[in-house]
Amino acid sequence: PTTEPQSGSGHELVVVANRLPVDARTLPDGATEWVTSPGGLVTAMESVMRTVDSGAWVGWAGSPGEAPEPFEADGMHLYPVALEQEDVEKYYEGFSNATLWPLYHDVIVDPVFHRTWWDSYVSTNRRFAQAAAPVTSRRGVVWVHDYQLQLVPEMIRAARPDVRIGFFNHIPFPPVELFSQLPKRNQILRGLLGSDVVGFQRESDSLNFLASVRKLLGYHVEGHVITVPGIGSAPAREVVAKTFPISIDSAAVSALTEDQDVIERTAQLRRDLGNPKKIVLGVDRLDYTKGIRHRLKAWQELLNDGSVDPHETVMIQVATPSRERVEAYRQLRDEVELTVGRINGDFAPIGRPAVSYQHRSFDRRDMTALFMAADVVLVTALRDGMNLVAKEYVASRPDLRGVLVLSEFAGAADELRAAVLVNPHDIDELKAATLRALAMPEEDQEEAMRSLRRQVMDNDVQAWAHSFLDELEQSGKPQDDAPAV
Ligand code: ADQ
Repeated sequence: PTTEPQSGSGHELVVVANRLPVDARTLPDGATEWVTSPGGLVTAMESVMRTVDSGAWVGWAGSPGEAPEPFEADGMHLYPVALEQEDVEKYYEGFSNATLWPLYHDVIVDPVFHRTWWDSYVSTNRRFAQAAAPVTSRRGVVWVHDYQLQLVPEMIRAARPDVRIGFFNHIPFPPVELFSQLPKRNQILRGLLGSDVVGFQRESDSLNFLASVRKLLGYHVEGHVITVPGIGSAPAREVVAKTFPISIDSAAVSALTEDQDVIERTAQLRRDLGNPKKIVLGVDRLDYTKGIRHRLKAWQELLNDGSVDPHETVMIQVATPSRERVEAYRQLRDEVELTVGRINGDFAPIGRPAVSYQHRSFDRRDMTALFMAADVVLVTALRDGMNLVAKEYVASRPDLRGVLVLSEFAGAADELRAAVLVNPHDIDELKAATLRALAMPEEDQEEAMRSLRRQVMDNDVQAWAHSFLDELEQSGKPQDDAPAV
């Protein structure tokens, strides 16, 4: 059946992501209120949505069961997709977060695979595609996000050959040797190749994807262009796979540092910690890809060998609760909390922590205050698509003070060359880098921070979204005369 809308109806730009950009809040009278979630993608899209007549977002509203009716928020049309409890377990916690996530992050933990998870991944992806296809205007643009929805581009193309389709992968794309382990790998590649443009964080991710397409599907690849053979009498199509490093709303973060309330919170934070000489900060979702265990081990050894004095230096570790129903995440939380407890038991002065551990969310202002108070930020990811925390720290330091220690395995390392780059697997190197950062003279901090800021302030998330959509505009050749399938 054709899903094409009546001419003149539908949205010019439709974003498809696992989550809608809003969270439900229950009011005292039992009614539901929708609050925009302050994520980076929402900010990026706000700026793009302003340039189109009509923008929409298709995604899950966050709780299992029936989906709310479509509604409007902040000038965007939102189309909720229903996920039953079983989909949450199999599509989301299962195939997305226990199969794809570890496999795409260099198998830091073993990927788990069940065939019923795959079935749920296919049927759930179809539901997202079926929600997006009929609401996109003729020759409109659909922008699909992330690893949970890799089959959606092909499914939308089958229903709507007239639209341009882009896909952006927020996480790494693994080397072909690892990707080949994935059961159903060719279906995933074909799903992605329903797009006109497939975007990645780092050049190495684009190259890994191109190599997989060449090796596993045998398609012709030249530079960043893939030729996808047509089925039957259909003509071949070209798909571009390119690098678009994501960023943050740099100006907004930087502006917050001048807010009187944020400045006061920064001072209060230092006082609350007993005015230490130095503060070292880590901010991550509590995820095994972030290298929190490696960071704590290095910190524990530095305290143990006396290189760091806990009376003078405090570490704050913010660990946002994440995926708490997935086994590997439960284990990680236990290990991290055991280690923090041991470090504090062994080294903390009375009345003050050696590691201040915060397992909860903070608002943007508190986050900025943390970055402003931190003399050193440790980003020690074992594998990370980009890592926005690194960029947020840089944007929070217009005073040109502070040192960023950055894992070379985070996508941000390709751009933030003036950071202290480390291999977090090498605990000795991590310790040495942390000490170097703590002792860095102010002139050197300034020089590095100036260079980092040039990068982050000039390349913000708005520029990222526009450059992706520009590429899509140029490369997508909508098949005007193709009949709807
Ligand atoms: P994440 O893995 O979630 O994102 P990251 O890029 O660091 O990782 O973004 C996390 C965001 O959450 C940051 O904006 C950070 O400030 C915020 N945050 C973390 N802890 C918080 C807390 N306790 N309270 C409030 N806010 C908190 C995925 C990929 C990344 C990629 C992004 C964007 O894994 O590699 O950079 O998508 O593409």
